[in-house]
Amino acid sequence: MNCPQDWPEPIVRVQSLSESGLEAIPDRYIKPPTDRPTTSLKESDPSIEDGAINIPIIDLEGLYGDDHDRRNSVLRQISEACRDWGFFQVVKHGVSPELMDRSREVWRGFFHLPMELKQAYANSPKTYEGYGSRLGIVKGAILDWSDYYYLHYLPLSLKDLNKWPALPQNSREVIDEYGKEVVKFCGRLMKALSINLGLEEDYLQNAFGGENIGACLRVNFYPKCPQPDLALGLSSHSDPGGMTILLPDDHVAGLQVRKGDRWITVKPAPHAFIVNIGDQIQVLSNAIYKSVEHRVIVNSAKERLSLAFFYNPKSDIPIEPAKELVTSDRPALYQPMTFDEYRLFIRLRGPRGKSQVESLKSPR
Ligand SMILES: O=C(O)CCC(=O)C(=O)O
Repeated sequence: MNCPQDWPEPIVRVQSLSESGLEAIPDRYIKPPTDRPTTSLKESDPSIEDGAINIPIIDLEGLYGDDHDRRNSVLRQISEACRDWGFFQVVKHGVSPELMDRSREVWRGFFHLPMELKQAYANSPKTYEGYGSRLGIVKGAILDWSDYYYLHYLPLSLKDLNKWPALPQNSREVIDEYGKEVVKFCGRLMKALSINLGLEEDYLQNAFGGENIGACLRVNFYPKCPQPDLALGLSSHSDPGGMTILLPDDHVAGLQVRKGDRWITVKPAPHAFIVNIGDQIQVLSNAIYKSVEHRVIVNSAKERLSLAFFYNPKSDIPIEPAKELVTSDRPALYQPMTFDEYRLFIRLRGPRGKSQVESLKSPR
């Protein structure tokens, strides 16, 4: 199955719609009532104070030092967060706060360039690289209220600086430095996750293909929305890849994580990354770790920007549950599948909850 060369309908930039000053959003962006956002926990459970719940925040400083007890305590916090939430924030992660700020500024600058300059990078569903405004190619689909930019860092054979924005000035250098730092950080986290699963510390990295992993960035831009109660910035989905490192907007909340039947709005800590487990680690861990559904709400007062960095397995090796995590009590829950085969689903149909990883379950 191959992705088609072109979009099924003319692309409309959400930012242009938003800036046109319309008061009602087009029908294409109106979600069915069951998918519309509840903006606070209070709406789903009045006994809980809005803001009372957040995903765990973990200080990673102790992970890198010599103090054994401190390191074990950090590992334990990561383990609990992976099992209970599939999502956590990390601070003192080793990536420079100044580089995080610069990266956000570069991307804000890009989205505020004149439209004709951005259009030079318009993407197609063949590779998704470049400036885009929809995920999935189903004709007539209800769309999300966001634009984005998608690019590859790894493998090096896919890294093509000509497909990265040349403006604002120095953007390519900043984007490159950011990718290198986040890849290093992911390597450290993969070790922590392997140890916590009782595996050799290089297990997950090797299962991902060693040095030949995939790494890509989607920068999401959520323009102001005149009817935020009817739309979503990004529909509910779990991430198809290995692990995601999200740099959220420093001023505007919007990410909601599913906890049972509630949506928890994440309150980002200063210079924190938000880490979440993707479907491939759910498969490798035989569902000890779960990739958790999340979505993005929008608002009428402020635009929002986020950088989602996807750390993925090499695309052509089969991913299956680690043998060490398969027992007679807990047989392999998933059949092997390459990431190339797997991600076609989201590329064709767009974000759809957890339906893809569920469909991979072994018949029993
Ligand atoms: O913008 C966000 O906070 C989340 C983005 C996200 O979930 C994604 O890009 O897959």
